[in-house]
Amino acid sequence: MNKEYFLKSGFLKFQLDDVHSLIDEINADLNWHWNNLRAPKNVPNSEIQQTWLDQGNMRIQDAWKCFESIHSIAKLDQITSILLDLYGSKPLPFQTLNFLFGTEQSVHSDSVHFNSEPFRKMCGVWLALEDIEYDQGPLFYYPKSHTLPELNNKILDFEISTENYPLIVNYWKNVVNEKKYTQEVATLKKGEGIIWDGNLLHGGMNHKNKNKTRKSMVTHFYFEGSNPWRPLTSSPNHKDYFEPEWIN
Ligand SMILES: O=C(O)CCC(=O)C(=O)O
Repeated sequence: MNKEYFLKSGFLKFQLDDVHSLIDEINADLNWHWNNLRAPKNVPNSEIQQTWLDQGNMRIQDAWKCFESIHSIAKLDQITSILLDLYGSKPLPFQTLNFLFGTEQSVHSDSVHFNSEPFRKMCGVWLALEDIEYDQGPLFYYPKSHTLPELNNKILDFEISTENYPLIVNYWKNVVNEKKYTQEVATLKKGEGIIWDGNLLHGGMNHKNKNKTRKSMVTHFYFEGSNPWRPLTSSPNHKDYFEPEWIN
């Protein structure tokens, strides 16, 4: 039932059981870092991550390396078993992102950052670490947009590259209008989450009330048997396959 819905819609909401104390632990672990705007020393590229915080980009990447609480969410049996059911192969977590505020990210699909062979064997799992209402910059997404074709230079009429990323975002915005996709907004309670197919178009709403935080986290997954590659750093002569740092 869940699987049928996920295949058709490209996303699935879920609610974790007995997770509030683990979430409280995560929030307590990150509290000092958010309050002092300091990236944890042991995260990868901590100096670069520090510049993100200095510039007001309130995210910490791969904090699973520093905090067992975050590692536990990435490996949580409840999430693993939902993903196993949806994809039929073992989920392999490879990156966590923790947010203090809404990211306000433009519409995008993850598959242009983290693609897979075969296509669409990657997903994001987003979890609310507190109750998130409309004015807190919730996640938005476009149901059914995951069935859009895999992007390539022919479809776009220009080369997929980091430099051309703004043009790719324009392409997505036009597609949303042309296809008349209906936007949905994920106002979720603490412990609720959403899984999105790697090709589903999504982003972050404006965070209107900055007096409130939007504590949340994403874990990205590939699936056993798929080959990860990155379109943005590939070229017609070179496909950028890579080995993610798996969360074991
Ligand atoms: O949490 C958000 O606002 C957006 C997150 C997102 O788009 C992503 O991780 O790909």
